[in-house]
Amino acid sequence: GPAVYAAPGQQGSVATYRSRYGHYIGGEVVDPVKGQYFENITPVTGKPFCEVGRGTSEDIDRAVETAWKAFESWKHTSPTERANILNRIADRIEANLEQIAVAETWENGKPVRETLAADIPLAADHFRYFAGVLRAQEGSLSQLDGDTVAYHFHEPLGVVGQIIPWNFPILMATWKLAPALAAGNCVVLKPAEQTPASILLLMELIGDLIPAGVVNVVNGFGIEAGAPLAQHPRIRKVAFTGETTTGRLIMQYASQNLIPVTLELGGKSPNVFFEDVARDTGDSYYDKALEGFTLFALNNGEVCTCPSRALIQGSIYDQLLGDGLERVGKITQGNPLDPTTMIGAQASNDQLEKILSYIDIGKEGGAKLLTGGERVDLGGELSGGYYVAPTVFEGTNDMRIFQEEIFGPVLSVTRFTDFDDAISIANDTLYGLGAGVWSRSGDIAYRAGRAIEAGRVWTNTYHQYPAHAAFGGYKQSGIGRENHLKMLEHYQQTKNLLVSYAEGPM
Ligand code: TXE
Repeated sequence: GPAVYAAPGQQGSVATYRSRYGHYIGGEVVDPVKGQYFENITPVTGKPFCEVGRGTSEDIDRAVETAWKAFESWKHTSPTERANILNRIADRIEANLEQIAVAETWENGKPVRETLAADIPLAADHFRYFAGVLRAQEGSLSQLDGDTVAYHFHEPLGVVGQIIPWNFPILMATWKLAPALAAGNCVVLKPAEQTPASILLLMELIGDLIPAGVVNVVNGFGIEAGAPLAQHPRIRKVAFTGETTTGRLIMQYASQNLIPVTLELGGKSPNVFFEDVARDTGDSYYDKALEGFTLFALNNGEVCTCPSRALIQGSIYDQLLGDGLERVGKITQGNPLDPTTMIGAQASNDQLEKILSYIDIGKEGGAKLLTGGERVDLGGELSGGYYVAPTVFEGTNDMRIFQEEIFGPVLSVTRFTDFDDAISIANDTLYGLGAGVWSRSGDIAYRAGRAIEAGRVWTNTYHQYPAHAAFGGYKQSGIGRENHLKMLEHYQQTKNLLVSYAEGPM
């Protein structure tokens, strides 16, 4: 790739956005029923770059109706046909990797280094994974007596609603779409209002591979477009990723129609470093652990599993923190379209302000600021962008910056005495999404991994998201799992046929 990718809209850019996007319904781009649009801003410069349809309940109605029509034939497709489609989508995404990665970076502000190496390749792989497991999934048969059997079939739910956030626009869309389509459902998807256009760009690239109406995208705001979708009497399931408070609302909406929900919500994930991490053996393990320490800044910290709390055992506290801070100092911040940039812009002005206000809350709450702690002005065109320096605080777990999700490159560090102390601090949170455990001892790592109340505990690694590992939250981090074969069942009904082959009377 080039030294710095040209911005979409500039000469030589590999990605081009249209100046205006509507919704994607029935296989085509359509205007919003009420004809209203809103401005879409790039966090790279803080300037608008296109406008996007501002959907309302009328658009949702139209999309849901279109999806049901498409379901009439989609429900009869064979697993092989659907798997082939998913594989073709993966191929198409890969063939357009640079374009989608640059588009995603421009809309979200995350480094192109990450979208090229992670977000978009993972999205392609996700479609492939569900193409594969779909064909391996089997129903079951139980024999009740000599001539009576119970068959269990997997059936699609019908039309499902999906509402996603702005932190991984393409990957979150993929996590929702791939299993839903594999299971034979039709979809109405509502992207986040901060990042609506990259998904429409994706639909333009892959739309011809999917029968019209099977995937529909309605843009707009949470209350105006998201709520009517989640409340729609004709959807059969709602899947949501976002804030915990919004998740509560989604569950209330779903209760009106008694439909299942899966919720992927907030987190305050602990990253726990036991004292044997720093044993001086001259191997590369310590280096790997230090890298794990810096991963709070990955994706600008806008990850629900952000390792936003580092828990370090007292005996190695000074050493690990000192070396860790030195590493943090080497995180290069800059233009997200520069492939050497490691931390880019926060996704929106609201998010920037939220992060800055938590930095104040940290200081006022008595935490000690060790590095960062301010907005960064990168000069020139980038002056208006939403850049925050990687920030590390030292404090105690009762402080607000240890308890509340900041969703930015802000790390809160504290110390623990022994194993039990580590577990009790790790679990002293409302959330339970992710965690990291670092130890050379298999015994400590295993016991800590089992004792931490979180759906995913990375052990001697962090921030890996393979399609075949179940992902989801304990406690207030959510309900249900994503990824993995298990996910198919979240999008399926069980049909039981109880059949008697006996000849005589019943
Ligand atoms: O989230 P929302 P926001 C956290 C993170 C962030 C905070 C706020 O801490 O700072 O949430 O972000 C749609 N009915 N996470 O405001 O509101 C909305 O349009 C139906 C964690 O962006 O949850 C968008 O499409 N839909 C997180 C989606 O919900 C509604 C990822 C998410 O927006 C709605 C994002 C309503 N009433 C933010 N209100 C994670 N866990 O990954 C909003 N929406």
